[in-house]
Amino acid sequence: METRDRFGSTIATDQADPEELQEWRDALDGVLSAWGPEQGKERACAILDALLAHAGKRRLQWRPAQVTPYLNTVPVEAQPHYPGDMAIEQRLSAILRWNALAMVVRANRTHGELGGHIASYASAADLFEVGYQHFFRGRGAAQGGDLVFFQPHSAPGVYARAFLEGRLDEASLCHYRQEIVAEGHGVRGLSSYPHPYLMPDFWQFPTGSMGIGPLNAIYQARFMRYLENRGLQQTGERRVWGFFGDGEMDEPESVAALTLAAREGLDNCTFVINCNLQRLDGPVRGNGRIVDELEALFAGAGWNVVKCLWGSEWDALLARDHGHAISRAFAQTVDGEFQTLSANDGAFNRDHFFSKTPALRELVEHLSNDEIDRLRRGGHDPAKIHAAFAEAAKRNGRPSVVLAKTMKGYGMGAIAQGRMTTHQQKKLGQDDLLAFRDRFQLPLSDEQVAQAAFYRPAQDSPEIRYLHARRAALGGYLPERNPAAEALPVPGLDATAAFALHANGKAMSSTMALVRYLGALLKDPVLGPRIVPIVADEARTFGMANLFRQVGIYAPFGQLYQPEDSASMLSYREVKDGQILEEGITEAGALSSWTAAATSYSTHGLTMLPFYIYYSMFGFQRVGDLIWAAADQRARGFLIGATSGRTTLGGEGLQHQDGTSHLAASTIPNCRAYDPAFAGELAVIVDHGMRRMVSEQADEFYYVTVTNELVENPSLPAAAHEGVVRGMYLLRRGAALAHRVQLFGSGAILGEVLKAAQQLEQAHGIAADVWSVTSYIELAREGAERERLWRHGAIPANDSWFGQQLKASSGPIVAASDYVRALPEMVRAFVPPGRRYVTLGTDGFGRSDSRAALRRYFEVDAAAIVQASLRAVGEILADETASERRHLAEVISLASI
Ligand SMILES: Cc1ncc(C[n+]2csc(CCOP(=O)(O)OP(=O)(O)O)c2C)c(N)n1
Repeated sequence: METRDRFGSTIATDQADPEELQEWRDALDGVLSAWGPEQGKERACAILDALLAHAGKRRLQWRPAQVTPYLNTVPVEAQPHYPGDMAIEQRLSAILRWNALAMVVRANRTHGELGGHIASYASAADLFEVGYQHFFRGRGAAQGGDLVFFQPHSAPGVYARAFLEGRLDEASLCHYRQEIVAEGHGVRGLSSYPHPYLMPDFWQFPTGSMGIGPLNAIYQARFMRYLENRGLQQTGERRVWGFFGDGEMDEPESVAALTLAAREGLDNCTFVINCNLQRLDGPVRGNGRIVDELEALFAGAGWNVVKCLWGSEWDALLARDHGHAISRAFAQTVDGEFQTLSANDGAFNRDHFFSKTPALRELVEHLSNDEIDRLRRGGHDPAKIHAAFAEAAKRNGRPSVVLAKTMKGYGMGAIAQGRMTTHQQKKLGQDDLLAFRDRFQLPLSDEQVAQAAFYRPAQDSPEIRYLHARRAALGGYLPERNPAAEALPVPGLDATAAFALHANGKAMSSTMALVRYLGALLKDPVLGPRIVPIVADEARTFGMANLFRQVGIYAPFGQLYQPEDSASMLSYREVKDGQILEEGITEAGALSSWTAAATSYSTHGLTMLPFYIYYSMFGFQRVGDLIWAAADQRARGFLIGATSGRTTLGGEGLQHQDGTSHLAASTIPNCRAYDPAFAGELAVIVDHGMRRMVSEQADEFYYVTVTNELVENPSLPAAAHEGVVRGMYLLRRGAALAHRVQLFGSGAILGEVLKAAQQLEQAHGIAADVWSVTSYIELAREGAERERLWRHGAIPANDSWFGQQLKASSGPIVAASDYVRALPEMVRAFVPPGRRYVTLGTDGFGRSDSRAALRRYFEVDAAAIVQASLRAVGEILADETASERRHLAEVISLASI
């Protein structure tokens, strides 16, 4: 006998003998009532466990269903009293719906290309409103309130609310998606989606790129626990609410951290999945049921699942449905069909759903078609939503998800509700607008409707007074971003990084230098505790195991075992107030942790300084969109691209060798990227970055690549510090010879450049000045800015800092990088006129081999640099005397290529 449908739902328990079944039920009820509520539950569970074990012994291949019947999790009898004034809230919600719709309609009347979305908010409005009226705590609440991740396409609804609250004015609403024009008019424009970069006192979390919100929300909840467990801030009362789309749950990032949330007992995290059953092109699961799928997924990952599927109108029907006709019909209905039902009226629903069986037909016989039409889905009934949210917000050691069934384009009438194309709907005709007004009983004249006029009741109207009172009771308005956090002093560079500044030829890799510097910073009494070292299972690779002992690995439940290496100095030490976030093999997770820490100044008013150290190849390339979102969030922290360089990570080969991350970094406006060669350079860059971010509170973050190649580190003179930060400094002045070349080197390839300089002088009689270029990106940005000023006629010529450095020098320039040529090419436009500029880089796929072989192969070794220099010098000489040309020919033939 089949007891499950293909989605894992129980469908036919009543196919068993009813009397026999009743006996079993009675027995269970007997246990529950005999032992009182708590003990009864325990006993009953123990019996069920024992029965399950017994069934296993009898080889019954049975497990409890992962999916419960397609009904609300909170039964009507357990539903709490609704604490609000439902009538006022409904009126407010209608006004919000209207204003959100009007905003999009008007923007598209102005410019047809602007876009915007109506249908998503139409489906989410009731979910948001119950949250706003009864759950979301604002910043004035205990410990600073809740953090809400808003579904991005619902942004017009969030603006509409801020308008009613008086936080946005009508001029702003008129400039939805017209940010640049608005600025020209001296008005604040509204960004398409939640973008803290664009609206820094409003939005907190960028969610426009699907999947990033769910992942970041979990790591945010986790980071709040980290702050609490480390004694830095009390966050126990606060909650992360994440509103996401059912289609969005298909993104791998959306589901990537579900088990982490359960493993770490994040009951401060609540997801609300807006199951409107549709995404952009069509149904999320036309041939299945997304609610069932998500229930199994979340329950399997250890979450509390609270289904909110049916509105109060269904209660009476379900109460009379003793034969389970409705649940059975639900179980046989796929989402594609649910969508069609939502797009059609009561008569259609009667004919196509309630006519599936005689029992069903009978159940709704007493209802008119209009009444059938008004059978709401759970996600549109505040009472049911409230019950679900209250259940989900209970603290029981597990994260919770509310699966709320809604209709896409709810209330938008025949042209949009439940229609395949509703996601794209942004223009409504006059009749549709009038129908909308009537449907939501809005007090608007036909003329106001025609103009799509915004509507805000008077300040002393019951609606607006209620709205303010509710927010006051809950601690204030949201979303609200507040970047005011204390500035922190940074310890003196000489005190913490003397080993690097005065290295005096000491051999160490830049990774070793970083870890040593980090170790010293962690000891600083003020800044030290605010540092968040983050790794994705590579601490040992980077020589960071000493930090396990020094500051411990964060583990919310402590260390429940004696580590195998407990006797060692580098023992694996997990501790409740550990400082290191050891994320395991999830760059996306680690980056989300980094984002939470790097934005802590704005979300928690607590300045933190994260260092996420990872294989550079698995950064911008792998989790670039998460970094982009962090940049949008005005993150402040260090991304350390370790084992970097295409020829420096010798044996690891094609997939590990990074020759491009700096290019990606260069595209992020508030990311400052450096490729230092020596310990001293690294220390100066990190020191500068810390001062900018935590002392001056600049909204920028730093990407620094480090390598695992042992190099001899010269001491760094103080005079070079400025150049290190601006992007280049003269490291070696060549001999006084007739011919001269300027050599640029960075990171690991600087060693080859220094070798080439020596060869050029000793073997070829050509003087070579060597520049350490710490950042082509910084040089190019400054150059581009100067060029812009020149274009605008503000300066007579592009006098870029880079150009000025070179002007005092002579000869052609040869640049060699462990990255693709496009990196040194960034400054070509600013090379002084008439100077030859040759770039060498590592374009192409990597290989496994020794560093020497790889550098030869990519033509970035000393020999290649010498060759390029000779050719470049030769080109200049070609204009000169025949004897000099002959001399050059000899020189080139001598070069051992
Ligand atoms: C990473 C990413 N891919 C694609 C999109 C384009 N996109 C915007 S909305 C959308 C559908 C969203 O569906 P769902 O999550 O169900 O939300 P709904 O609007 O239906 O509530 C898509 C594919 C995006 N914003 N981000």
